Amino acid sequence: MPNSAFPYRLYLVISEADCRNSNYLQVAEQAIKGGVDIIQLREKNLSTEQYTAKAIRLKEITDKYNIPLIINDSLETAMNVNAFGIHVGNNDKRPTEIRNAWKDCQSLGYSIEFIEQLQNKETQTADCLGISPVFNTATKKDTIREWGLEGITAIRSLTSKPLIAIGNMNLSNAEAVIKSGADCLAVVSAICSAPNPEKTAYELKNTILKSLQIQ
Ligand code: TZP
Ligand code: MG
Repeated sequence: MPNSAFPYRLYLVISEADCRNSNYLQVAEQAIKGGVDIIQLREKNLSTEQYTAKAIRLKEITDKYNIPLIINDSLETAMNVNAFGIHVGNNDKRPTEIRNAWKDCQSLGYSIEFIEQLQNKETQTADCLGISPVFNTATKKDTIREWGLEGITAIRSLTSKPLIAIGNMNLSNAEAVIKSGADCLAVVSAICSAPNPEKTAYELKNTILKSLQIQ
């Protein structure tokens, strides 16, 4: 069932490098116009100052459209820009530490790579969970396994937290992913590499909403 605690259905995860030939700020704005509900800035190997500078530029756009901005990995950057929230994985600062340090965090996302994580206190502390990855993807190669549709169903049966499916999400698998129990699709390349990010976002969003209706 759709999760009312998490009203976001299409989640854009963006970095400058993943946008290759396009300007990432323009991609973000076009994607919002197409229907993206929430955006995560996911930069690697930047100093906090550089990450913060990029986040400030992106936040001007997300604020203009009243879209929540999530920062990947860096608590300092997230707090510096007064982001809506943060997303972390198993090699980052732990959700329990983040909760203690950042009282204003409105969305704390945590990546699930092992089924055992569903029992731990880090997962309990998180507001939403990333299913990471649903399918293997060239965008992130240091993954442990792919969950597949069966993995989404298994995780869904163990938690009522909002589930964000990530990893090679696109128009051809969106319906199956939602029907397997995900609340939201997170995409990098489907939108960042699209010839027309607005149109692709629109089509993805429509597919997700239709799939939720007939769930
Ligand atoms: N975490 C798990 S897979 C992934 C991340 C950040 C990358 C998803 O990229 P794409 O291009 O949408 O497959
Ligand atoms: Mg991380």
